[in-house]
Amino acid sequence: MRFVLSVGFLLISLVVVVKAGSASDLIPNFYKITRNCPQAEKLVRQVTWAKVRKDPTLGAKLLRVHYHDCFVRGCDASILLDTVGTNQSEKEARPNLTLGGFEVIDEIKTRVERVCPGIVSCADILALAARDAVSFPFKKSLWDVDTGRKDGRVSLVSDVTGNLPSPFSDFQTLSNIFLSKDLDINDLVALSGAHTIGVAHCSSFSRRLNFTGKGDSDPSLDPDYAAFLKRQCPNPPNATTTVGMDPNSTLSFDSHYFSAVNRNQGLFQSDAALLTNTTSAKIVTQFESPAAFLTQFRRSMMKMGGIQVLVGDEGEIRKNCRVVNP
Ligand code: HEM
Ligand SMILES: *[C@@H]1O[C@H](CO)[C@@H](O)[C@H](O)[C@H]1NC(C)=O
Ligand SMILES: *[C@@H]1O[C@H](CO)[C@@H](O)[C@H](O)[C@H]1NC(C)=O
Ligand SMILES: *[C@@H]1O[C@H](CO)[C@@H](O)[C@H](O)[C@H]1NC(C)=O
Ligand SMILES: *[C@@H]1O[C@H](CO)[C@@H](O)[C@H](O)[C@H]1NC(C)=O
Ligand SMILES: *[C@@H]1O[C@H](CO)[C@@H](O)[C@H](O)[C@H]1NC(C)=O
Ligand SMILES: CC(=O)N[C@H]1CO[C@H](CO)[C@@H](O)[C@@H]1O
Repeated sequence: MRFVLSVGFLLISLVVVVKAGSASDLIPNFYKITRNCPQAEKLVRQVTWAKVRKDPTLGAKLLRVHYHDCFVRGCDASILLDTVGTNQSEKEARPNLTLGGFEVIDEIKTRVERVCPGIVSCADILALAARDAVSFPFKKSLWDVDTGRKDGRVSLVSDVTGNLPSPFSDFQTLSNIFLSKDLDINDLVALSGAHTIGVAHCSSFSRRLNFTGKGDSDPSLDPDYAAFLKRQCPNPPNATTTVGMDPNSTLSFDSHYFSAVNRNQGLFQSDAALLTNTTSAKIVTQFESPAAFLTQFRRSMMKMGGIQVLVGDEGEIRKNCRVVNP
């Protein structure tokens, strides 16, 4: 009996330890319903919109930071933590990570702390701000963000490798990493559509322009587009030059990315890779329709925003998004 009980207890403890949160652990309007802070989400949107009005590139920046947060140790704001001592944090994983927009998160946090001190997590602020920044031009939310995330206390640069695909990843690698986050092919293709906004540094794709070291370009890249990219990028690549990922519409969140990919004008090998699997290639074509893309993107963002979230007694509400509480 005692044995059975302790085995039972052991199993329960294991479940508690192993269980990672998911989207279903979050709820709409968490701060209004459970924390008596009904202003929180509106305030995040107000500050974010004021910022994006002045800097329209912020939507792409914050969306990418949110994605990197969720894929590495879950959506727990670990990406926001600065390095302490010799412990390099996630954001040190450069040059690949070229992330921006951290000051905006700091400012939102400061404003929210004034109204509801110690209540609203940095992880929720990041998820909301990414949504609001991308949605600003539409004057309505492109996807829902459920809330209730807590902030983690660990951020390790060594966690990044293996959890974030590289721009050189092939389809199998992309698919495996996404599946490890419970994201399927529909999610992979839809979320890749985020590359309809924003820019990339030449180093993220320049190897496609001199593919075998003989000055030839990647055969899976449209030759005219390759010639265009060669004109944009100095040789050897200059660390500061950037190119719009969806040329002519880097600021508009639309479905052009999918038409570009279908014309062999996806910028990265990882974009082109979506055509190498028959199922995913079909989805790319479906998503040329804005309605089909936006409907799936909304679903996939809600799934992504729930990856391994900390909820309830787990984690903490950071005072300052860049450092764990003392
Ligand atoms: C499928 C695997 C993915 C790969 C391999 C990938 C890779 C990259 C790379 C290399 C860059 C350019 C970095 C630079 O050179 O500065 C980039 C930019 C970007 N990525 Fe992805 N990404 C992926 C998925 C995603 C997802 C899921 C999202 C969001 C839902 C996302 C959002 C963005 C955005 C918005 C930018 C532009 C950032 C800016 O303009 O500052 N990416 N991505
Ligand atoms: C470094 O990371 C380890 C493991 O997460 C943690 O236990 C330790 O406190 C960290 N040290 C510093 C200086 O942050
Ligand atoms: C291509 O790469 C090779 C090997 O790194 C280099 O010698 C050559 O100059 C490059 N050619 C062009 C056109 O960039
Ligand atoms: C990179 O290019 C920019 C302008 O295109 C220039 O201002 C900068 O000096 C260049 N940097 C290097 C290291 O060549
Ligand atoms: C971008 O615009 C230029 C000139 O306006 C046009 O030639 C080019 O085809 C466009 N590219 C895309 C991908 O639509
Ligand atoms: C496409 O990718 C999925 C998921 O990785 C895989 O199950 C399927 O076999 C692939 N299809 C082909 C034709 O490669
Ligand atoms: C695109 C790019 O610069 N990738 C690099 C990212 O960082 C890792 C580790 O530092 C390198 O191995 C990649 O080449």
